[in-house]
Amino acid sequence: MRPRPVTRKPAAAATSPKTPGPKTPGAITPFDKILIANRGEIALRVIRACREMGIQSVAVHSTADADAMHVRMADESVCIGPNPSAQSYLSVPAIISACEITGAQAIHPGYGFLSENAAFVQALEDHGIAFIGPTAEHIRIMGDKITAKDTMRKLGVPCVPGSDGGVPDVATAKTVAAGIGYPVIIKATAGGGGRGMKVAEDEAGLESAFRTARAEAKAAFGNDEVYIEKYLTRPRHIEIQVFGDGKGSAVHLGERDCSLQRRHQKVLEEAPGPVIDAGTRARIGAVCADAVARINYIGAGTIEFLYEDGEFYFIEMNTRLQVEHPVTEAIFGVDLVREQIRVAEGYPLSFAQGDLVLNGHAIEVRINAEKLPAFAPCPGRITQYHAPGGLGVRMDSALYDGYRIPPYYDSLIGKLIVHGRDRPEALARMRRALSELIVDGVDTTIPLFHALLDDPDILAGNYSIHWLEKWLAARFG
Ligand code: MV4
Repeated sequence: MRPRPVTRKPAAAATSPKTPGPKTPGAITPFDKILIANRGEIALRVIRACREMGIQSVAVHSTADADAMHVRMADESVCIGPNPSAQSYLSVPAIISACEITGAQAIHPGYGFLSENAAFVQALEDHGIAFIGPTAEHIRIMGDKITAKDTMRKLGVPCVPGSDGGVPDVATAKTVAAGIGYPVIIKATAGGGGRGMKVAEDEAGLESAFRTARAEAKAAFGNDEVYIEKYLTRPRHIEIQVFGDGKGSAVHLGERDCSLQRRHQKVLEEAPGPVIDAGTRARIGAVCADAVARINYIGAGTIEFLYEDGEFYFIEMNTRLQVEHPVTEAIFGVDLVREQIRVAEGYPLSFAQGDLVLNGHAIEVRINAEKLPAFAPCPGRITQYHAPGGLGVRMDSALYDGYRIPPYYDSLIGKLIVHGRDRPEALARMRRALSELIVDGVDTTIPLFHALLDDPDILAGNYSIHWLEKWLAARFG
């Protein structure tokens, strides 16, 4: 059964349409209508924040998504193109047209799609449409990994030892690698998220790693600039949530441990990190908040680190709201999307560092429509959906009974987030919530979580970035 169509009165015709002119510094420009340039659970997440703030929401969708929940839940919707993302959710002219047709003053990009596209943000600036996120310039700086690292190092953020900027040729690569010691990793400056990286175990392997990394970078990004770092062999992935007001103030909201990944896709995230103590959190958090304050960063950001033997090493900064933001919301009791909208309107942050008190422990699992063991995408019709509930349970999903998962987009169909007074309580709550969750009709990653939440290493918080791939290889070959 499909949900009843939602009948809502159309957005009140704007008697005095807000025509955002050139931005006045320090001015507050409240939004009365926001367009969400995304789909799925994150579109619902933003629509929910808008409704609580009394802001009208506009959904955009492709042909395949005409019956999607974000379209039903928004106050208005606009079909922006055919199924391929390139012609719909990634189409800058289609999205700007939808904004102009509906009179939305701002766009929330969610994650993925256009969320870290500097040219898109630039185009919005040119059209007088507010972007709920950082400036095009901040996106550009952090999108180029060499510039990002150089910027962060100058701001006092600890980085992985490596080349000072780009490495132009094999001879330079050999000199740099000899200086830092093997193993080393060669990364594309235009890469990130695991794309365009090659490890060299010793000098014998360096030339081929360097040439391969360059060629792959050129093919994938049209930019063959690469840099070199010491390769850390068994780090954890710890990321710090930061939030800036764009006027020199910023806070941190602790860390998330996202080490459980497969092929650079996060599978389970938790906050706080099982091996990070309060003093360590305060220290690295202060460094990160200070860094983003000094660049006048606005909105939500994530500073990614590798963490090994008690030390943090910066790798990348993400200039968007992340998939796993709910674990941070749970332990700090804040609404990060509401805060993104408020700072984009020009308000100061609604909390100071001292107001942010970490409470308990939160865990998120990503429910993907995928068939194990290969994690092959598994689109199809949902014959039955039942979300878990109860104390400390949050299910962010756009599923409903009878929904057809289209084959065109990513396979994330839901996020189950639990919050407990401590880690053992959160783990028990996750097992309980998973036992209530029903997603029938397609294969999902749910069975993986039943198994993971019984594993002694997971229960002990004892895992690095390589743990999951080894565990999967041992179970499924
Ligand atoms: C590294 C590394 C080891 N040493 N850099 C992968 C994604 C990208 N964000 C950075 N990545 C890595 N960079 C150095 N100097 C290992 C990885 C890495 C990884 C990092 C985080 C989470 C999962 C990972 C899986 C494989 C490799």
